[in-house]
Amino acid sequence: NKAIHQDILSAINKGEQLLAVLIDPEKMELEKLPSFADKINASRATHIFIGGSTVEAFKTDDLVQCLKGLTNLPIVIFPGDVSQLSSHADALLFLSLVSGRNPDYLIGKQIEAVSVLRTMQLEIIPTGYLLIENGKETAVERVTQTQPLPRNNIQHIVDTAIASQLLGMKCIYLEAGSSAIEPINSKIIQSVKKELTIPLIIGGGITSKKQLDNAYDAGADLVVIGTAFEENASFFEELNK
Ligand code: 1GP
Repeated sequence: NKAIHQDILSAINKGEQLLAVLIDPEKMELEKLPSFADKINASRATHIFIGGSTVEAFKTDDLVQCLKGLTNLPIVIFPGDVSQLSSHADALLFLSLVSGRNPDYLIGKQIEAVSVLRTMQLEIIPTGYLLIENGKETAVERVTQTQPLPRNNIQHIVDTAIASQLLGMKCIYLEAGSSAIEPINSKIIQSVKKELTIPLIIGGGITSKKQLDNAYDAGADLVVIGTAFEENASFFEELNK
């Protein structure tokens, strides 16, 4: 069994920049997975995240099982719903959508998940999940019926992140939303990072090497990219330059 969270902490201590490729089981055809996994393995990616806002039941588990034989990278479930749990993954980001005020996504789904998690040996990583406004409605907003945090109220974003840390979260994930118009900006990342002592994950709308570097420079410990890899496989090579 891998110790994913501990490895993330050690990597951060060594100053490593972590990169997760996000695969949405709803969009990835299993036939295409071997060649996609080859690209991931040859890239600078350090983690594979699996998840989506709306995924048909069992698709996640099928995908994770397939992927297991194709890569040695840690496979981490980043679930949109209870149906996306898989015993074949290495770890689970156990999310609470702390930017929103929908009790289902703060604690309800998590309670529902327990009966399933009991049967699994997954490493569970409690994660404070903050959706930040980016100019267009995101799938997370639609599915969870919550408002994102306004991007101009940086103090409120910082306070939300710190409150999550004080509640015992082991990671903070700042989310702009899949294919966001703009990624989380440097000012927000810097301000949160300055006060946070747990790992900071950044994702949503990153489509260039420059945006990736900006996120690391501002203080992101782990960056998540999904759409850019889905839409343009040569993005893997671009990042290796
Ligand atoms: C979405 O943060 C992730 O949950 C990644 O977003 O698909 O825009 O890379 P992209």
